[in-house]
Amino acid sequence: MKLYTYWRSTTSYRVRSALNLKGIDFVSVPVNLVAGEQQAENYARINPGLGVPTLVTDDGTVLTQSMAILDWLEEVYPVPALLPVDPVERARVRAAAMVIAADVHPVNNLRVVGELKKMGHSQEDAVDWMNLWMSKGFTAFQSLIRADTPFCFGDTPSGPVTL
Ligand SMILES: N[C@@H](CCC(=O)N[C@@H](CS)C(=O)NCC(=O)O)C(=O)O
Repeated sequence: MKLYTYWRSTTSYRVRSALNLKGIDFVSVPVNLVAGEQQAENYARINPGLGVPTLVTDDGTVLTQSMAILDWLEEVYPVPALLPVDPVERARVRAAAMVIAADVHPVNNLRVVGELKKMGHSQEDAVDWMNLWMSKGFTAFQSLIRADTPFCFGDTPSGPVTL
């Protein structure tokens, strides 16, 4: 498998973590976001969202959107599981993940911060903006996870799994 990725990208990081936890071999293809490589025509053809990650499987199937890629990995490579078995526990894990994926990351994405600067906001304003949403998001996240276990929901990444 080939993972189009950027070292500082949190959306790529979550897919890299899942691939590594599941022991799946993959080759990293770096996309330099700061240099704007995600906007290149040949990259846009595989990921019209102009972001990383993109996963290309061994048969050439192209998968985009980190949360969709995580779902696919969990379905196709179920062991070790990253989601608990119990539906309520699964919903809780997904809720915590969505705080980061839906509430924090999109408003702090490179292209969003870039637009703020084009509107005349300073680097300091941009940092305040990012800190605001991270602080709100992580406050919510912290109250959704367990405080007494090495991983967010238990002793393993998938919480109390009964596989
Ligand atoms: N919702 C997408 C977001 C992908 C995304 O935008 N990733 C960021 C890196 S963390 C990116 O490539 N940003 C480039 C930009 O904003 O130009 C996902 O989860 O895969």
